[in-house]
Amino acid sequence: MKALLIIDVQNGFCPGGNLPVPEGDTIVPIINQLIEDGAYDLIVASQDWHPANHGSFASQHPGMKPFDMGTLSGQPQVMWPDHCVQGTPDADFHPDLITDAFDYIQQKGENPAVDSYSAFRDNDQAAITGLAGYLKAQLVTELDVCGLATDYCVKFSALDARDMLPDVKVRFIEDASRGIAADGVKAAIAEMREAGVTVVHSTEILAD
Ligand code: VGL
Ligand code: ZN
Repeated sequence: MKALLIIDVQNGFCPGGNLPVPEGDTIVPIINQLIEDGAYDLIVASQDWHPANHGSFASQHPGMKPFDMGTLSGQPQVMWPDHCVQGTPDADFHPDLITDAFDYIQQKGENPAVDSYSAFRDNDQAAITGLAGYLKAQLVTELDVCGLATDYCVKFSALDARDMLPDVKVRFIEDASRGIAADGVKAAIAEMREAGVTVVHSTEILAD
């Protein structure tokens, strides 16, 4: 079984959103092509889904500004602008994304005391989301990961896929992803490669 995992392609991470990723919206037509191409047996999406008082928000820490480095439950934590608050338009998937094709949606980041970059488990690795169990139950053998943001949620999801699903072949679709910072993207791609993730371009998949 071949699965596509689309990470956090939500209004909040696109231009006009609360935590915009540069060119975040430009990946939507590419992801739609991948969905419509029929190369995948299973389409899975993650959705950053924070309560309004989430501890990763600078607004919850007096004196902190967005993008400052702070702590959350004793761990280093980037202080983000309020984003992807449950039930708000900022948390909705991009309106052009073909969400009808989704077989499964994994929400994450609901615990106010810990952030969850990975779609598989919280940053402290104490709680798992259930996504690994779902993919195992579906007998997934190949997992292609794309979305937003390459240097945070995409990277940590791909690394956790390698770690938690060691028999699954994991690929990162570079042009169907965008990151917050250019140097962070470069480091993230190196880290993913190091962990055994193959880097591919959507055209390689669409040509098959
Ligand atoms: C993300 C920062 C905070 C992401 C989510 O989807 O990459 N980044 N929350
Ligand atoms: Zn978040």
